[in-house]
Amino acid sequence: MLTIFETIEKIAIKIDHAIKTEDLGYSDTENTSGEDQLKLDVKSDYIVEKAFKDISIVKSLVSEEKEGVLELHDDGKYTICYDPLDGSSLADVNLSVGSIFGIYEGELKAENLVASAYVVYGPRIELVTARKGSKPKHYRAQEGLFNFISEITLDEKGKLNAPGGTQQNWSEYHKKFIDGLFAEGYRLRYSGGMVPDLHQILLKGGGIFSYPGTSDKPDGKLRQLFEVIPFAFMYEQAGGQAINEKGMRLMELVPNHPHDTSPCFFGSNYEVTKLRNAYGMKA
Ligand code: FDP
Repeated sequence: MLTIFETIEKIAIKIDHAIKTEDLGYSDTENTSGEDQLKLDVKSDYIVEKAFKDISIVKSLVSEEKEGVLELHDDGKYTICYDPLDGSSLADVNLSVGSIFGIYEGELKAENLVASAYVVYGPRIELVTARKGSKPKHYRAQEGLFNFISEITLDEKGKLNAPGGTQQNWSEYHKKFIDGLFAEGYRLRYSGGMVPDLHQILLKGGGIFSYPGTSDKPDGKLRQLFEVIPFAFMYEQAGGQAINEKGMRLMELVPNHPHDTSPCFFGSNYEVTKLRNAYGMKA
């Protein structure tokens, strides 16, 4: 696992360099979800693939940017599902973006995720890794090396509210839940980049990030294998919760297809309990 995390560190430095130096325009391709790909998406995907190609414990790769599974080593142990550049549409306005990695052993379902990691490309490059049985670990890069800063623990209750999805298409009860948080004094923190938005809540002690099912996207937008499950693991390891619209732990998801999405809510305990009440979910 250490080899995988060290490879992610090298990838992070290279993708950061690409963000700072490469053309920010569109390529002439679409990804599997039908979204136009930026040249940076394609480049970042290439960087990740190249870095893991020679790591023998990696059995296969599944990229948010590609259809299907890329088989690497028959004797490998882990499948890495990754989004090489999440929130890439924010690069042209110079907001933070990120990379997300879910490391699975066996069939691709949440309970088989053994570790996850994400990188935030902001004013600094930061890395957070999580493994079973310990708190997520937060690192910051300095002169190409990642220095450990601290473990991450969520408070029982936070102050931040990051509400995703087109508001016009929210259900009445979701709108009531979000308005209820603001009425309680919660502050809006939503950049439109899942990685920096979830990172902020983790580091500032707590709150809630929601991307619900909406009338136009009943299954939400965020992808289970590359985005939802790796962050669900992070939030649970940090002492928080991560559930879907029915109150099921996101760590129980079983995707039918690598690019399946799910409504998702990540937060500290107080806000998730409030969500359960608002949605009429079982405790
Ligand atoms: P993006 O489309 O820019 O890649 O992964 C999808 C994502 O960004 C997340 O990073 C982000 O949280 C979400 O979409 C934002 O979606 P909305 O614009 O619908 O809020």
